[in-house]
Amino acid sequence: MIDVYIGLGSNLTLPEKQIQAAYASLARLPDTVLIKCSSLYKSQPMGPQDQPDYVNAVALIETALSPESLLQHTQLIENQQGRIRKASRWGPRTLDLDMLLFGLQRIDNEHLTVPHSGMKQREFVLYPLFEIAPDLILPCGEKLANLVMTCPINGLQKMTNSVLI
Ligand code: ROI
Repeated sequence: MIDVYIGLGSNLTLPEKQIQAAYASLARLPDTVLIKCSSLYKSQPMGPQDQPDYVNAVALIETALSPESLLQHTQLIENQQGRIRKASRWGPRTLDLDMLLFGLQRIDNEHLTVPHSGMKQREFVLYPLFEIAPDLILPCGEKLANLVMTCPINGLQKMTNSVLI
């Protein structure tokens, strides 16, 4: 079994419910155990600003699936939750499931880039990831804690009414 971190994001059609439903779907994947779920975080859209705020979260699963098989499953979950792939890459979406880390593996093919190429700069990935894996070291050898320390919060808020500190 390999530890896999998945980033979740939604900014359409009751985003909090989309994330909760996706957590439930991840828990039902074959040959997979859902180990940890971060809190939900409200984040400002990265990219085009004329779209609603996002809700983001990160899950840790343990899986015996291959990266390709897991990708097929996560795309099916996205599609089942009404994801419509549009020409504009950075538009709003009901659900985005990003494979952030697949153990310490590096994967680079036409379907999949792991570690996720943008994760080190994205507060809405790093902070929820840090919540569930504070001691994590990335495949490049960098400590997650150091990345979090230097990543601006950019208005990110834990959705418990309390401000993220
Ligand atoms: N912005 C935020 N805040 N959260 C996301 O999950 C997210 N996902 C995206 C783009 C459009 C890049 N912006 C985002 O795909």
